[in-house]
Amino acid sequence: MAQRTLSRYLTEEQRHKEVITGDLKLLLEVAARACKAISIAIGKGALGGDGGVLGEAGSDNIQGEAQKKLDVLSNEILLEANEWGGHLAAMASEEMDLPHLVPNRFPKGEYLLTFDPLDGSSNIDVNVSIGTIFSVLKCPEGADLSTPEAAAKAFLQPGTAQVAAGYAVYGPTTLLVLSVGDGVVVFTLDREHGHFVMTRENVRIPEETAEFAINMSNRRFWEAPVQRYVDDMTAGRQGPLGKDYNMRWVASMVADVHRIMTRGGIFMYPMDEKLRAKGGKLRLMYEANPMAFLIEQAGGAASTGRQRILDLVPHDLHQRVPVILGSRREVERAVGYHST
Ligand code: AHM
Ligand code: MG
Repeated sequence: MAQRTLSRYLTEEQRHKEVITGDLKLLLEVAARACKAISIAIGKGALGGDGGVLGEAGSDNIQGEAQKKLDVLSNEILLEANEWGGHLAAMASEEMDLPHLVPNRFPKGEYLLTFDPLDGSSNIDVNVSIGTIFSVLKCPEGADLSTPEAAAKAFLQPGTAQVAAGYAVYGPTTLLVLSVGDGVVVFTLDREHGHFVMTRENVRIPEETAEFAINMSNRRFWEAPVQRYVDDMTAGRQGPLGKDYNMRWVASMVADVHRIMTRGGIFMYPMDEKLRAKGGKLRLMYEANPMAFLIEQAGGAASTGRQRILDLVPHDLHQRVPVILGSRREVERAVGYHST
């Protein structure tokens, strides 16, 4: 049987199912092409370009974090790939203070794109999986796009408004995991032919799990409900939860979420005392919302501990939130600890 490429899948979603528009199909193809270009750049490592693509860029982003060369390069690849196609009104990135408007020499479209160009930056130099996360919203009718400051307001929509979201994992293989609101599909990059081929469809996350992911070194800073929950998990079979749990922490959200997409689990980056002033660690628009959309589309759940992530109404483009997501029953259990 002929391979189902990303283009073919998107054409079917557009032509037969009418789930997506022609412009959204184009947007997603361009985003996937940008991920392919990022994958190629990463693959060159220390041999790429002038002095390699690893190491520090020598600049800070809006979040006050030191940028890696690959953060900057990936951001540029995504901007350049997406600005000329006519399908976008503006783009917002974890690495930029303000949205990037489509230059006047190009036509403007009806969609907004947000991205974390290179997620898991701390893993770049140690050759551990990293990724790209993106989300697509519709630009509200009549939105003021005259300045980047004004355009920022157009992005402040709850995660339920997303029309598509996806991530690429740059691991031993490069995968693209996508949802257009019609379930979750996984594509593998065929490096020889240069295109993405569908390798899993209708992804379903097991409802139950015995595997958790959290940065345990922050235990003393967590809120009491999270401390109690993790203590109960680590108490194992003899503890109140009555089973032995396993722990994994890659420190690349894409890789941790992808493991959950594959075999279930629960991922947590909860609020902690040193993050309280910032609102949390992970960014709502670039990380939490797209991942929550994908996780829910695969039958899982995503919460701050007190509220469904997709229901949050953003007040700031770079807003951060606590994140608890993964296997539905386990997320419900974690949420339960917050109300007792
Ligand atoms: P980044 O977008 O700057 O890479 O930061 C987000 C990453 C997530 O991928 C990951 O879950 C988390 O930060 C790891 O944090 P920590 O270093 O505290 O373990
Ligand atoms: Mg990130």
